[in-house]
Amino acid sequence: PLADAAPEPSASPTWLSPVLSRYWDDPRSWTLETYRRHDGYLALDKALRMDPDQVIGTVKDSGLRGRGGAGFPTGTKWGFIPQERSPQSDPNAQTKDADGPAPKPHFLVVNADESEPGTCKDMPLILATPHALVEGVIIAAYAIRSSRAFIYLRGEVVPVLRRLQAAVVEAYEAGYLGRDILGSGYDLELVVHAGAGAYICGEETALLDSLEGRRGQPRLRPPFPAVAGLYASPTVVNNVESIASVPPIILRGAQWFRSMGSMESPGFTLYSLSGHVARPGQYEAPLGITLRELLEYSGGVRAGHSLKFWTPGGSSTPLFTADHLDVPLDYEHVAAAGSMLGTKALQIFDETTCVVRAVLRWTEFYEHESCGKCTPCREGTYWLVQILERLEAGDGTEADLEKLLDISDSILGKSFCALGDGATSPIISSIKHFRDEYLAHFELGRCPFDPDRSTLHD
Ligand code: L3W
Ligand code: SF4
Repeated sequence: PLADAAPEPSASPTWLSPVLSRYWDDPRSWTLETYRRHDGYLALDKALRMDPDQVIGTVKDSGLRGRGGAGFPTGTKWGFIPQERSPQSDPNAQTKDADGPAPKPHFLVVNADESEPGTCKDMPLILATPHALVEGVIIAAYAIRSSRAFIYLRGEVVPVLRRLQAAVVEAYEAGYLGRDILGSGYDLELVVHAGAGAYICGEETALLDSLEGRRGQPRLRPPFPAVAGLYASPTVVNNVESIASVPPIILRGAQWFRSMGSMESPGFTLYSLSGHVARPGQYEAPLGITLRELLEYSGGVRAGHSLKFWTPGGSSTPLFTADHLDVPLDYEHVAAAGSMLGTKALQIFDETTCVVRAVLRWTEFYEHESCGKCTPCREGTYWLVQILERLEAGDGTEADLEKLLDISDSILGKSFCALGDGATSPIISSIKHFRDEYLAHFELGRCPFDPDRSTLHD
């Protein structure tokens, strides 16, 4: 935190109606006992009395869109799964019977590999209320007729891993997981898998390869996981926040969810606010809130400073400036304004930040995390870093700017997965909004924000 002393707002704004985060401050919010005190597992009880298709229908009607970055409608994705019951047997056993091949098992996989720069919502959610995720997993798996689910969690976050594992044990002991859940006849096994810490494993098909024990690299799509995912079987891959949003939707109904947000982007969501802001953290608000409103509530840009640029959805989404403070933060408006809502990671930078240096740091991240499978991203991110390093140090030329754009053009839309595209977003958008600042670096022969430093690594 940059300014712990920032005063709390005197009154709560009218838009404040936390659902996912409503009892994050409770002592021992992560226990089953606390979760039950807040209506925990009532949605599961209700869902198990519904037909699986009814559950899918409710999620479709709610308009819930995937919270992992792309905003794909969750209920539609579930509806892609073939609707016959999944065999309960070993997932690898592809036995044949007299009528031909046995139907393949269905799998639910939760993408908890949160690692988009600036994104910090899934880990806090699991840490505070792991049972919200576990209950969502059971309902989602029931809906898609799956008897085996996986949570693929970023392995470095050991406290989150331990807390989730403890919640899964509690859920088994309470009869919410395992055989004959709540006497419904429905069985579900849930496995928590710790990934080894690669950004690319947040890409759904690389995640599946990693889960199968292979090196995590993206697969060609189509086929999408809904058709051929884990062990080549129909698989739903959903983000943590998407799955945790399901129990309140089942409990309170699709129309209640639709009463928040907009027609195309309904509901509430978690925004991660970080950087030069008085009170960074997770802010739950209806989709369509603006950064201006969120800043008013979170104490604003740190005292004495002003907003220079920000990311609406992590570093893979084009930068916004102070001109975009009133853009409603939903999928449609952010796209219309030239960026993407992505993971809703709002990274705030004030006027003391060198945009070239910030872009260089992000690009170094993409170079490091490039999985190397395709040439445009593997080679392109390397060259982008080389050029940005000399530009930042004041050793570049105007031709370097054109070269950055040219290399970005060779990556954008020509890479195998979205990581390559994402790497170009900060570069292209920063040159669009801050060309003069790039020019100032080589006109001065140094970074204008740091007169004492002539090269980046001094
Ligand atoms: C069946 C079809 N399924 C699409 C499914 C697809 C996936 C979902 C969205 O990228 C973005 C990326 C990052 N039949 C289907 C279908 N699906 N058509 O819908 O698919 P897609 O391709 O639109 O997006 P994606 O590949 O999931 C996600 C951006 O998010 N991002 C990065 C986030 C990083 C993390 C992390 O670190 N864990 O979340 C941030 O902005 O750049 O554009 O399930 O299978 N016809
Ligand atoms: Fe790997 Fe980058 Fe190509 Fe994606 S775009 S497959 S991360 S090399």
